[in-house]
Amino acid sequence: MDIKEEFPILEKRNIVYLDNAATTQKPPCVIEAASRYYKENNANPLRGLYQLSIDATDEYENSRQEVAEFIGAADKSEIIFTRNATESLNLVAYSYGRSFLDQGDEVITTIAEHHSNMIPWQQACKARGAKLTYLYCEKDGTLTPDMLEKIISDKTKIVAVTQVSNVFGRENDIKGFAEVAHRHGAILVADGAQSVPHMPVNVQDLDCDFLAFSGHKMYAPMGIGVLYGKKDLLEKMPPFLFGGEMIEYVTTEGATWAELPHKFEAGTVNVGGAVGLREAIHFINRFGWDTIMKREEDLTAYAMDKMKDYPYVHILGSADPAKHHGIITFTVEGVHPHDCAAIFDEHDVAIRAGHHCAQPLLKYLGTLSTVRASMAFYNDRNDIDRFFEALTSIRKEMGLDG
Ligand code: C6P
Repeated sequence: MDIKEEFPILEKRNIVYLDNAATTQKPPCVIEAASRYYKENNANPLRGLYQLSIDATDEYENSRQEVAEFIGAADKSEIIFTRNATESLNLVAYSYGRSFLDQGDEVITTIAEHHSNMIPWQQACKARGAKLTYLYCEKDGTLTPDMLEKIISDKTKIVAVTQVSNVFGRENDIKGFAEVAHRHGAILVADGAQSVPHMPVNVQDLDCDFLAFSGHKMYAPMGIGVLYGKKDLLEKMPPFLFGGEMIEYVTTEGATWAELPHKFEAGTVNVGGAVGLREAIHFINRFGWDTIMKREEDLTAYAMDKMKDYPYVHILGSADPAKHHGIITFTVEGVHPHDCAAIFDEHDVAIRAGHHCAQPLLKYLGTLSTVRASMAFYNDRNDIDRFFEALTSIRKEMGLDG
């Protein structure tokens, strides 16, 4: 079957969509699952004692169970629904960071992080008088547990690393980083925003303490995200937000907290989003990781091979397509990335241009802005060919040779 048929928006808008690292398109099965929930089962969950509310609660909790199975969590109470990966990472930095960091402690993150796995740590360290240390990658994006081993100390309490970089597309060895962190008494926070949509991730195998990701980058609606956390850590953490069903008992003086996971889900929750995420998991499972990964790998290799014909195009990161996971970030000599984006758009090709919310990384690499094409398994070689038709015209349209 043609996978593109699952994404009618692509034909309707006649677009080559290569901005999947920003957000993926949504197949009708996901949109319909969320819509069906609102048509048939909508009520405020976890509160009502009437059947409709109980049904809404079932939809929500059943989605949580499927998310737990999808990432190999030991128990569904380790799955906290949030709005997105950013909120998940903030939850850990606020709740764990501000409770368990002391003056003189250290947090290590990497220079290759998205701002969402950097700024929350900057703020937590400032609030607690802790030190934030950056692990610098090699210029091609390489980051290894050995590199962490060289800078970690017994003062390090938290190590925060992305599993796949949204600029290089490179996968980091989270299991290896977790092993080093644990040996030094630190916890490992993994940013799974760019990994969970593209490869099987098993939190027990990785032995990460926290994993954050967003539904909207894996075919689910916007506004639903996930924080996985080990139960013993989540249990000792204070709530991040207050109010709603996150309480056990409230007096005028104070309150006690609900059991996990509700302690971390203040206010009315996003059941439609959770149901959409559950359907997105079904969608991924229907095709299977072998198919998804093979298609994305083939497309990346096809595109990177073609790029060799463009001497004025410079790819960030490794020359090996297997290390890109569908993400190709590049510059075009003599042309500003925003001009590139405008020309791609004239050709109905959607790519991203800018700093990709990784300004310190781009500064370290000696640039301010780049162009990024990012693939999902519904892309095909025809999309890549259309991308290259546009790329071929860029320098000509800007009045440059070639
Ligand atoms: N990166 C990109 O175009 P949110 O926005 O909360 O869903 O995801 C944040 C986030 C965290 N970590 C990584 C590695 C990410 O790539 C992102 C989102 C998008 O690269 C939007 S800036």
